[in-house]
Amino acid sequence: MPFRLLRFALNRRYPEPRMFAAPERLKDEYDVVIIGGGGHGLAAAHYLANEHGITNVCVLEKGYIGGGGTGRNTAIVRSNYLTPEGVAFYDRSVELFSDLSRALKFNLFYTERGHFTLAHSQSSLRTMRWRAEVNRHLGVDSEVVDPAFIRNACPEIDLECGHQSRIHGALYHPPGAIARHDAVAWAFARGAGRRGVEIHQQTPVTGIQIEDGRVAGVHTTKGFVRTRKVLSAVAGWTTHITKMVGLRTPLVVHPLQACVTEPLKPWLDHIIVSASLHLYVSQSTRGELVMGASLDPAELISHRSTLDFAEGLAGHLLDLFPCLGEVKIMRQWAGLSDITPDFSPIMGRTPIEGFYIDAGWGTWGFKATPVSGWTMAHTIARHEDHELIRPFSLSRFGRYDLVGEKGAASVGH
Ligand code: PYC
Repeated sequence: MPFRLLRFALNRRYPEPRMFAAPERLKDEYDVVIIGGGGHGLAAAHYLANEHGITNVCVLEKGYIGGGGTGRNTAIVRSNYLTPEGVAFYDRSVELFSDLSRALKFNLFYTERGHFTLAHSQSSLRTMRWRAEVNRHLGVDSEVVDPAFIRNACPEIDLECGHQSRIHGALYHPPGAIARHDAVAWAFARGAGRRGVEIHQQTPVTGIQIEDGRVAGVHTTKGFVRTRKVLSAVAGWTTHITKMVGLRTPLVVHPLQACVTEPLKPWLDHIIVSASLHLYVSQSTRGELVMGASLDPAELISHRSTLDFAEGLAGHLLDLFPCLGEVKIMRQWAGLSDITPDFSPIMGRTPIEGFYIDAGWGTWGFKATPVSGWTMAHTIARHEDHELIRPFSLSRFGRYDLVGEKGAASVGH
């Protein structure tokens, strides 16, 4: 290595900038232990420290931060949901997201693109009208638009979809946005770390100690730590953690695959979603088309990619955008979707004193990142479910008080 480079490597005056401190050892005790160093866990740590002054917090991550669902989604942010509970919750997330680069002093490449959910039949247009009504009633910008509007916004779309499935209209949601997903995890990690929160990567949790019905500590591969409050924010791995405390949830886990094309010159401004064609696509700030399709059909905890997925997606993409015939798929991957019977999350306190849950994200975990951290931090600090998440309590399944959100899915199930 040339000396002019080596002198920087060896010189302590030029330390490599670190996003957050990485202490070698765990302390004996923390006020709060957060299991899961994805966006949700890190956001909860950030808001605990920055809004509630609770800084004796540690985040335990079995791999690397943002390596689970946070780094495996298609980075879409929107609030055009179907239920009033869902709309209010995701609207707060959009509000937090739109100011997050400034608040965290980190460029998250958050860009409003406008989000089209295409309707390929009169009956799906009826659902779009229903969503638009609920959205507007709650102050969320959404409207049903006709094919001419879609053509004007995105002339490359074949409105006949290769004569397979004609487009009748769409739900248009101007605030729909994309962001750089890994940056969201790093920014929350840095925000939490600056207040003294410890982030321990490569530290799997092996057990949770319960004494007299309440949390007493956490066992990890690096030893035992005492704590009275534990947040599980591990998405697809939730059932693994809830088993440790003897809690039953109605979650099922399916892989959700995604892929990106080679980078192209910017041409697609909007986010285009078609649940009937099993397709959602946007163009990232790097020029890649970021795309996904349906959930894998079988329950499975696996990150494998399949040719079936790539073939199916490519066929539907070409029905919608015949101009992309020559474009190559560059990378493909999978994440885990933890899905509830009503397609709404499970959040808040649980019957085990001191054990809090943030799960059931299905196919919308990324867009909830700031609001989940913000509401869970409130819930943990005050030991009282934040009002935005009260409808999402685990106990709703016992009461059969469900929040049916399937109609707002972008992803075929
Ligand atoms: O809900 O917008 C969405 C979405 C897109 C991909 C996965 N979920």
